Amino acid sequence: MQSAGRPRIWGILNVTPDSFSDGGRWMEPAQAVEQALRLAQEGADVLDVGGESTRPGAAVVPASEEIRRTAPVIAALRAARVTLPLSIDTRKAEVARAALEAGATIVNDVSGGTHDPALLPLVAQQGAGLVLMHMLGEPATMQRAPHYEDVVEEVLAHLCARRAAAESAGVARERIWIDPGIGFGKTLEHNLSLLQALERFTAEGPVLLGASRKSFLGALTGRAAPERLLGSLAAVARAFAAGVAAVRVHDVAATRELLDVLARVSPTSG
Ligand code: HH2
Repeated sequence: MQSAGRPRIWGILNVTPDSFSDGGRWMEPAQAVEQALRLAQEGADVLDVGGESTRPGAAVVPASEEIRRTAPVIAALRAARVTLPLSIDTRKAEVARAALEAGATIVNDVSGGTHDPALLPLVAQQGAGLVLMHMLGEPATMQRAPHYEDVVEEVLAHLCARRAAAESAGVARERIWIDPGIGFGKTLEHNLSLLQALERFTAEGPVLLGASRKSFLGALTGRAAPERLLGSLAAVARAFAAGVAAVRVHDVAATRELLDVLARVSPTSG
């Protein structure tokens, strides 16, 4: 899972009306496929398809609606001969099952397998890849005064426990990424502590980091979500230095260029 030279780039494809930075842009399957092909052409290694916004305060989406949004896009990508690994960004086993049947091979669960008890056994049974992300509480309420005694230790312990649960359900360790969940039940200081301590996470195993255009970048730079490219790239550079396996980003072309150069100029590159 750890790539030779640079982290793998997961391009974000939100088939949602309300995602915080690209909501509503790719709601029609044809538009979503076009955007996916663009991300692939720009250098994405994986496409992460999501049908439910998990931004702070987002409304819950029924499984049937999430399936209606995502499964046709995944099937259309396979029909269009897109061979990149496809990931389904969902907390629900039913949605994951439909996506895996349509051609996805990875399940990205922002609840770390805590939301739906059927999800981990499904991933195990299908031999899929799995992202276990840390989130404190639920999207609707997670930003209401999140509190930790020690955010790094607590997030790390939680992720190790969730990975153990996934392994007990039958998911092979080498198919699992852990993700500290930037912005999910965290204050600015919590997010910064996690980013400063990323090596603690990469020492544990393959890490996926999602910092693209997130609000901590707005807090640091004063910029609105669509204008956070430079901040997002700074976070990718930090992730690279810490040895993450994958970064989840909106801006694939710029991320690819940054990582291609970093991989060649860094002392550890071959
Ligand atoms: N962040 C978002 C959604 N899914 N998955 C992982 N593993 N890690 C993340 O950091 C992560 C994620 C939120 O970002 P986005 O998809 O751009 O927005 P929204 O949730 O509003 O659709």
